[in-house]
Amino acid sequence: DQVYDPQALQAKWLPRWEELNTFAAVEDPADPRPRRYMLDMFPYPSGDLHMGHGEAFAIGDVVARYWFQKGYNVLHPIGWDSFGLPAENAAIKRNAHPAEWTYANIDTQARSFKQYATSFDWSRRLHTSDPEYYRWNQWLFLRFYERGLAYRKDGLVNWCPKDQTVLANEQVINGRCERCQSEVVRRKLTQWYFKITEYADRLLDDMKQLEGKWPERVLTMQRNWIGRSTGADVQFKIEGREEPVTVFTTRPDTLYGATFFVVAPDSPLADEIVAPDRREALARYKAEVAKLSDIERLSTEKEKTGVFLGVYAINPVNGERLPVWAADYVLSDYGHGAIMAVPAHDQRDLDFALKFGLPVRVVVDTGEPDPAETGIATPGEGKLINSGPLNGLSKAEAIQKMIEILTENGTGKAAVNYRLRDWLVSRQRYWGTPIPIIHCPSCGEVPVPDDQLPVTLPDLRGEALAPKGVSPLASAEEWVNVDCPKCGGPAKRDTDTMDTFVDSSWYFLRYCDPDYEDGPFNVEKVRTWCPVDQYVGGVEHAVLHLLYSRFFTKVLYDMGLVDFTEPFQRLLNQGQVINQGKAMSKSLGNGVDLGEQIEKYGVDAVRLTMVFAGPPEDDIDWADVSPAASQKFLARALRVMTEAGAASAPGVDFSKGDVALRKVTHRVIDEVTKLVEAYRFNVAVARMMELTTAIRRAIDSGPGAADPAVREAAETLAIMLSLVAPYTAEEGWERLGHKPSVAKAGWPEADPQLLVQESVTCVVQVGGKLRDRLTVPPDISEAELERLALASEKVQRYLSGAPRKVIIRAPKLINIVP
Ligand code: ANZ
Ligand code: ZN
Repeated sequence: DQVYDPQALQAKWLPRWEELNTFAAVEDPADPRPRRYMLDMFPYPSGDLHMGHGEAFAIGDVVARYWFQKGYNVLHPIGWDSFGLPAENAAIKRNAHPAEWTYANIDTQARSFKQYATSFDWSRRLHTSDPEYYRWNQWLFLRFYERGLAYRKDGLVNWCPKDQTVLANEQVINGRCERCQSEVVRRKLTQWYFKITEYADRLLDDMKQLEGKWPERVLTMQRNWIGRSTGADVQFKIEGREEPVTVFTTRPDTLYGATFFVVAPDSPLADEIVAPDRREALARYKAEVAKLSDIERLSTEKEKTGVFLGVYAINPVNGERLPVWAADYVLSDYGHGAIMAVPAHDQRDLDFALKFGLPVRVVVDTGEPDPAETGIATPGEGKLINSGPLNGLSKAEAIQKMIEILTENGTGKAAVNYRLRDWLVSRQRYWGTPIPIIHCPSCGEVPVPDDQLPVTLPDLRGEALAPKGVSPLASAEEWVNVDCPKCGGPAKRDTDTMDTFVDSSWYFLRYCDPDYEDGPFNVEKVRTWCPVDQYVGGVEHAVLHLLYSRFFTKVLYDMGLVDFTEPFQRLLNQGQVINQGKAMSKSLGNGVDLGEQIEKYGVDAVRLTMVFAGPPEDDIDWADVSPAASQKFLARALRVMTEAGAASAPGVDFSKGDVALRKVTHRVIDEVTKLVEAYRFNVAVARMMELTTAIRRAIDSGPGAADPAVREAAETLAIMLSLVAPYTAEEGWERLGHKPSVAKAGWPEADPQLLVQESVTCVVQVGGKLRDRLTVPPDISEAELERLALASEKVQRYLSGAPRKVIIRAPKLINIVP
């Protein structure tokens, strides 16, 4: 049995593992083992598994399988995020129902996951498109509604012209639809929102719990997305208007430097205050601005545009008259949609002032040249000038002082502002959760009573699903027309469906008891498993899914349903699998198919390649890795396990084994344990390779295959290898005379006595002459050895300046050429 045949190993072990059901989480409260919850972001069933899944799930499985080996009671579930547009688009194309495509793909992926040997507890499988699941989206929506956290309003929304539906701000990337890359336009529509802004401060503050446990860049992205700014609200009178207009500023210290006033052209205020003779100019300008995305509008690169509105605002601190303009760089939905412009200290205001000949007045002396001359605004620190009572103060002092003055005069106050907007959750598409609201002409919005949930989707297929700008559900008349639950009169169901990010905001709770019927999740069981200890998934969800599920968790905490405020204790973002330096894509023709790779090299070699390629957060360029080499290594590993198994039986006394090999084995155990815990999986694999080489050498030119140390090393190898190459490890374990499964053999422990590091003497020469001796560990790095040698006093006596050359033969010799 000398050939390594991965397909044969798969065919042999897959059915046997199914019988063993090795990875079921145990609910028994008497089970003394500590619990751990390992979660992979659940897949979208867009087809079969792809290379990205191959990587993410190989990495997640290392963590899960390590915990199983360590003896934890592990929850490692799988399910599908199975609502969404691609299913609907496919259904239109094939004149079918989205469910057909969806569930067929789920079956395919489930089969592939099993072949891929992921350590899931299959009994907890869930699909968000099942009525048994989405019923609870509706239930949660109604609880949010009761708490004032779900509400309807009209406003300007992001509209994807291709998908014919609205998008949340989080789904617009650089002005384009996250899914289809079409340019997003703004439309005025009545839509449902979740009031995530009410949780802005807590979403920020609770990030303290995640510091050092989530990737810093995700925390930074969330912080920026929430975008908390502190400053002041300041009230300006507009001539001829009763009510003052409020502006938000982060720089109340610069109030004396305001030289004009700007309102968003698309705000109702602009229409209201514009002078009659400027009305037409504003209308023309608005039409132009409507074509731009927010990103374009805010860009400092963009040529400034605007129109004078023919009215004046009054500066509350000095009574100055400031001309009021409309300009696109002021957004209608940020702050109050109007600003005081301080061109000396704000670049966009300066660009605008220079273009339209408006005055520039410096009020903070930063020591830099005059912005009016250089065209460069000076936002930095300095002393206040030209500012009455603020003169001589620092920026920070002046901000404080101005807030006091405004508060005293009743013309302003300290204020906080957020970039975060409420989460737009309604969509005008079919394949999602129907919003459980009924619109009654006499009662208004009426929630569907809990006992009438779920509101299931009407049976629509093919053409009926084509995007029309209104939800396809609107055409299902029998479904739409219902009796009002309150007055019994004729009423209509809400025809929008929920953003599928609602589904994924709480699925991790449902896994604790996926068939639970008395609520969205079993509160008791959630208490025993949650929060998730380790979450693994792509960074593309940094401000979408990960922000939404944090928000949901906080709401559920406030409802008393969970006892924690952060859902995911630790987060690992794996990199992408790319090919030839580029993301895989159809147009580039550089796609690599996971199934084909598995066909060619076997599951284990593909998994090992994914894990060995580099640190898990780095991208893997498939052109740079070698699954063939991985396969060769696995063949070598299986061979040493086979030979060790043939030469001795389980149960031998390892302490009688060859000490040199035992030392290698225990050093590898010690290192791999630390490396896996530090998520340095690729280095851990390198250590397994080292151990394999050491066993080979012991068999061939050392104490021989029958030595107890060889068995110890080979058993250790099988257990460690089970994290990355489950089939090979299982086969090796069997050939070593053990019963399956190696997955729960138990993680080996390093014997401290075998870890005692010897030291070696390193000879230090200068110009070929012996000058010093150093005592160093045998595995010292070249860099460390060089550092120690150059630091030696005896060496320094013979050196004047930097050496010309250093020749290092670690750990025994170093020769410094002066
Ligand atoms: C006067 C001022 C002087 C400002 C100065 C800045 C520097 P962040 O940090 O992003 O919150 N602003 C306020 N509302 C705006 C809107 N709707 N559209 C565009 N810009 C708006 O930025 C707050 C600053 O952005 C505010 O402070 C305001 O300009 C501007 F030397 O007020 B500032
Ligand atoms: Zn009614």
